[in-house]
Amino acid sequence: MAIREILEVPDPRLKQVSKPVEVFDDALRTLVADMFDTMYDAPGIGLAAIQVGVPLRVLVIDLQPEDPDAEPQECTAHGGHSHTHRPTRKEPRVFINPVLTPVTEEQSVYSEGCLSVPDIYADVTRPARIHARWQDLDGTMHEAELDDLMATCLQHEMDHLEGILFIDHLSRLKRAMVLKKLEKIRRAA
Ligand code: GNR
Ligand code: NI
Repeated sequence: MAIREILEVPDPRLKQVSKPVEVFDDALRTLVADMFDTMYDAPGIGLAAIQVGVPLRVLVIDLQPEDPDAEPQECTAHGGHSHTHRPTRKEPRVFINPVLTPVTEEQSVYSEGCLSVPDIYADVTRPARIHARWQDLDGTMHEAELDDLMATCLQHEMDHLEGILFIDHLSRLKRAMVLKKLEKIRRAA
């Protein structure tokens, strides 16, 4: 369990192209566990390894962010001793070496944010449905067709593996405005 530091623009490491994972070992498990800790702590709905400075093609996603106002849940499992759990998240998912292909001309627009571009939100247009292939922590191959927020988030994360940020999809003028605003926020902090 460890929360790692999230890199922010203009850190040049965010522009690196990440390398495929070739060895599915305990170091990879630790990286993924730390990425979940870091993502939930932030909090965010996705995280790419390069955002914690590791240039490997590894993504974690959980679209079910924890509701901070939810009541702790009484748990009677584990043989009777009573304790409480925080509400469970629906779907922690790991995507290793993902390959995405749009399966429709249809586009969707979503107001995106990024943990590496704090406090900035902007509309980004992306294919609405994608076919995805990826490996899990054991190296087993999976594939699925994904849509809605999962398609948006996976494409946002996939961009990180190519060194691309969501603000790179904006017009040059808008991107300049965003970077200026970020600078201003930083100066004020
Ligand atoms: O937490 C995040 N929210 C989000 C919202 C819309 C589209 C994409 C995202 S991903 C982002 C976390 C992040 O920076 N992942 O790289
Ligand atoms: Ni991001």
